[in-house]
Amino acid sequence: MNKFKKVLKEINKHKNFLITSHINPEGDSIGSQLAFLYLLKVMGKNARILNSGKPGPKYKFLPNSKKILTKINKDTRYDAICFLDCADIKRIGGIYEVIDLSKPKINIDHHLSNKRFGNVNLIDSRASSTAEILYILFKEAKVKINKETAICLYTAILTDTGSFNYSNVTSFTHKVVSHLIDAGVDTNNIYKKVYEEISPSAMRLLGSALSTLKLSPNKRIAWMQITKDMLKKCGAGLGEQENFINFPRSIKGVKIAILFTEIAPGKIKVNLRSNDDIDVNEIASHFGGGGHRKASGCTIKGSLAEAKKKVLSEIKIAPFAFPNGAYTKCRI
Ligand SMILES: [Mn+2]
Repeated sequence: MNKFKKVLKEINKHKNFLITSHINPEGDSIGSQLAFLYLLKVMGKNARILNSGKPGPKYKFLPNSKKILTKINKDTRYDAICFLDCADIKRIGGIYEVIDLSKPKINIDHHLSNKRFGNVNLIDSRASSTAEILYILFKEAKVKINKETAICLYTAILTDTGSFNYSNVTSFTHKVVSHLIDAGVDTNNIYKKVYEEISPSAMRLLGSALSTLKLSPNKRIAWMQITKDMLKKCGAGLGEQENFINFPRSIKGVKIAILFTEIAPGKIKVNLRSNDDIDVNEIASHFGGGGHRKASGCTIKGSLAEAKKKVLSEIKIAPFAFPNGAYTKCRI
């Protein structure tokens, strides 16, 4: 039995479901959860989406985004939990303490670092996004993708591929997208909603973050930082910096880009991106994080200066992350 059929078999065993994803949800996690909610509904199931936080304002245009709950009643019944785009069970955030994790778990994801914590695991790290995996699941389940679901899946793929620019894009990704457009997706409208409705505060924060840009002497590593103070001065909230890391990443010759964000006093979020063959998933894993080969992240306890020192030293001494001698060229 293939992995998709195993997931459908597990779904058919139960009636009531909880759907969840990682904290600070972005396009793929929100779009995939909403698409999965529709799939379960068509399959005759009861399902609710429960997340540790509400989606960011720019994803409010997604059909049914209001159905994402951050609280449920204690007596809410669920026989199984579906995890989408969530590499580690602990990544679900605060609801980890609230939900009954002894229930059967269905784990659908494309992160290389996925811990395979489900009773059923449908993991494909070559897929551009969790949404791309769900597209195949819809086909296996013989469920027609309606326009609303096509919008959710398309937005998920658009954001996880950096508008079809990252190396995770395959001809299959484009085939999926072609079908989604045929199902009625207005690509121009979605692009505007996701990328061209930047708030003035986020734009100010970008300017402020760019002014902190630093490069290693050989210009292979570029990093920027965002402090609590900068957020306050710009009137910006956490989450508005989602795409900022693409600026240092796009500097000519840069192999690794890093964004350090002070999310709480003594707590630093680190986003890593790589060009070429450098595996930043290995670097993030060293600090208890993870993600993909070319896009990963972790959270480090300590000051900004300490986090920077730790991550930059790890990059310096991480030969595993630099195959074929690229390590020597990348030394800071
Ligand atoms: Mn994803």
